[in-house]
Amino acid sequence: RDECDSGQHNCDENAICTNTIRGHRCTCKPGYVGNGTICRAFCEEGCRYGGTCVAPNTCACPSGFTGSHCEKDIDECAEGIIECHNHSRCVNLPGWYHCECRSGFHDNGTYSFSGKSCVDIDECALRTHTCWNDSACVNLAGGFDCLCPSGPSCTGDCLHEGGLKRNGQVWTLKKDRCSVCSCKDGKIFCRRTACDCENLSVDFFCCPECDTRVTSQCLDQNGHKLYRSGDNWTYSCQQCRCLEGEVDCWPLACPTLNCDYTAMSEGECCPHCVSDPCLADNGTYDIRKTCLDDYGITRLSGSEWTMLGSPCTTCKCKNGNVCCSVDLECLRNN
Ligand SMILES: [Ca+2]
Ligand SMILES: [Ca+2]
Repeated sequence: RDECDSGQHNCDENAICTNTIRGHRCTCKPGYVGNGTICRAFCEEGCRYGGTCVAPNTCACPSGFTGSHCEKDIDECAEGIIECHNHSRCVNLPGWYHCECRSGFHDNGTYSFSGKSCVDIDECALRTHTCWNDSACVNLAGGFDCLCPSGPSCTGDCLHEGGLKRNGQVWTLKKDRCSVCSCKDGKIFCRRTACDCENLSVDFFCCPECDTRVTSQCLDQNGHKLYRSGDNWTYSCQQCRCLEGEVDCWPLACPTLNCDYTAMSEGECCPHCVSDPCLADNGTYDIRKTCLDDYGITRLSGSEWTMLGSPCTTCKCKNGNVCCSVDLECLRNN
């Protein structure tokens, strides 16, 4: 009897069937691991960020990631894959991106993904404008304007930070020493102080790019890379910045997800949506969604069992889906 030829074998499609005197033997093909009955593709470097090893050394990456082992974040903003509404700007995140309202705009409460829900802030109606009281506030898309009506009462002076600024006056912001403002005909103009790196008295705090002192450089957390003052990088799910020799880090903001199943892989900073419930690591089990195992027994959602005829395969019922995995350690010892 040759089970291999007659097709009466239980070898995985990625296994080689060898006929023996007593029966037959299943051996996984090169690039696959398992007991022969079940063979899984093996990816030497693994697949990061929830990617799946679909063929030897070939990963299927979740959306937002790319690279041979899904190690690279796709910069959706830089690659022009997406376009945010012009009232918003694109912010790249690991595995994700979002459209953030530009200054002068705020969300109308519907939080559209494209930034379409970013609407103009009416500074005049909200009285957050800085027009001096003899000039008239005019709301504009993304800002406002102060119009000085003609007449002797219109001085062209500006009201700012609770004080009066004369027409033509220039001052540094109290809250931000790196910005200068000026008042002209009732309108306030603020901008970042221009950096002249040739000027010996330049303020390194405001102009870190001018700071070439060795003591202002920072080593990254691994001690491998040197950053200049003002440089930014991400490390272990944190956004880090070098400023005058000191590293300052704060947590990355994760986007909110609207999906049933999410997963967060090792080394990943934020969970991402997955369509396959077997890949999900979040989870509420709905006990009404039961599974039928290969013994013919109905299993409740959340319960686990060993697959029939395969002692190293554990299956779990996840909301009506049977999710099985092979324990490689168990296979090696058996
Ligand atoms: Ca991204
Ligand atoms: Ca406005």
